[in-house]
Amino acid sequence: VKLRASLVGFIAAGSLALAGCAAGALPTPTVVPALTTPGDMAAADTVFGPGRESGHTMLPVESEGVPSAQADARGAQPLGYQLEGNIKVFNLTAEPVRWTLGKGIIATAWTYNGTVPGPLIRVTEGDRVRVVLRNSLPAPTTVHWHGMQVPTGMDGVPDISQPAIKPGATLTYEFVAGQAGTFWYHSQTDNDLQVSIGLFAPLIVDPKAPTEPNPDVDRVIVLNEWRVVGDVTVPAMPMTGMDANFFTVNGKFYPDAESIDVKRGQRVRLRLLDAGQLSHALHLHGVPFKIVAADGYVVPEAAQLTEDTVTVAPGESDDVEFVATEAGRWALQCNVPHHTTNDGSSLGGLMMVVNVS
Ligand SMILES: [Cu+2]
Repeated sequence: VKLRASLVGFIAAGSLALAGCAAGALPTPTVVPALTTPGDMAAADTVFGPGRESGHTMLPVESEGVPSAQADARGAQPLGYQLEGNIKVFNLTAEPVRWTLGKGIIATAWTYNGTVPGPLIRVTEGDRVRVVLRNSLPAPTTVHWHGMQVPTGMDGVPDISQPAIKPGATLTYEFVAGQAGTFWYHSQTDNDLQVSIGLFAPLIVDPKAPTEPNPDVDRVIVLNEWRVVGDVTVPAMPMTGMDANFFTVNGKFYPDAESIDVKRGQRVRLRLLDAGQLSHALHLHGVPFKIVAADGYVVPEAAQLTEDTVTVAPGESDDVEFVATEAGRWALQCNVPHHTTNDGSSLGGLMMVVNVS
């Protein structure tokens, strides 16, 4: 507690110092209060939930009474909506499930609507979007719309932009999808626990007036990692002894990870998204690709690099495109060798097959 209080105080002091340097040159920044008093720390309990403070991620995720995910459940599948006037209304429930990462390995995950990743929210630029989130987790939560420019009260940071949503409570988020691109949404409460065990999902905004034809194949690929030992899930934390031992593509490790079927000559877009705590060097076999968008923003054609490996860092998205000129079964894999293992055994992890027929 002391460590965290002094860290937050240090960050706040740094912000103030920065504000001091810039006095006169910039508008007065909003100063975020530091959590330094016992009262503030008690308030932090309401953010993180009882018993989950500094060091909480060392604790196993409670699996007692957690239901299994549906047998055919797949992550990142399109979520339906209702139209209320001109508003697209999506419903999400944050809930724990037992999620199969691959053969014989089941994690206790916290999910949106029972899948890892959560469902894909896909809308068109200019749409008004309403998302009703019900919190069926045993802890408070919030949602951050990563990369989307939303009003501050919709931004999902507990005690900065909104109060956390208590267990059993419901909160409605609403914003206009003002930018096209590949984005994502995730918990912004106790991230080291909640995001690490599944509270993340893709968010795609299609352009209102596309300047080029849609690709023939358009897939979103969300990366993250896990620590599961026997029946126990612990949030994976690099360098703590709680290191990840499973690495997943859309919630599954190879060979259980999904594959991509393509016809020769088709143009393929892969929207790569890193929801975990590690960087991944994604390498496509067979043909190179171009990076056509970064963090949702289109890369002008003259600046599009042709590469065969792209490093996606935590929180980043990269849209890559290629034409499948070569028939065959090709690997798309992380080039960090350890990330293509399952609990230390290769060949597994962040690897999937691109079938070009
Ligand atoms: Cu990797």
